[in-house]
Amino acid sequence: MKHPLTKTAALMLAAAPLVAIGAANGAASAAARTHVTEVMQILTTGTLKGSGQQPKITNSSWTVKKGESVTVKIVSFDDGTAPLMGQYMKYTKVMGTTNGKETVAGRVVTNVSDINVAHTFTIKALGFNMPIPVAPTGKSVTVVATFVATKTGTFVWNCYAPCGTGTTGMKGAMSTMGWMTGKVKVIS
Ligand SMILES: [Cu+2]
Repeated sequence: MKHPLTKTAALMLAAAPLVAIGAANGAASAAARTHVTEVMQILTTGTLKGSGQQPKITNSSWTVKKGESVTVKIVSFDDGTAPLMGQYMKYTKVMGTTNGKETVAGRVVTNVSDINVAHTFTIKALGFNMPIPVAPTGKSVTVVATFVATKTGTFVWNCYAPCGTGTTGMKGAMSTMGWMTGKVKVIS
């Protein structure tokens, strides 16, 4: 009569390592989420103001986790400038990145000169700002920055360079979700 019990005990012992492996795998996949990269492209070329062309960004909305390191990589094909003006001049500066910097075509910078700005990727509520300079005609410029989202919620990002339509350049794509604005959701 002891045999079945012994067998059961042996099976339980055998099962224990499997549970441990399962837990380890869970921990490993959670660890893999400590750093993600979001890649976006700004599509359109040419001087936009008054041309009727509208700049559009790909992957405009995404979800990340609070506390994880998020690398934002923006490849812009836009060779038209939209200099920042007035209250938006502050967005020539890189803000809220983990090292206070971004890279532009591999070069480390802390700002982009006003006349060279084509767009910004700004999550105002998170204090995060990436100025995007004009791309060489017929080519693209890659801008990369890393930040850590410190609070949960759904935050709208905007471009503050007047790259849209209307007399202020703030209409059209600038105020259209999925074009020059989108949403960043931070979950716990
Ligand atoms: Cu823009």
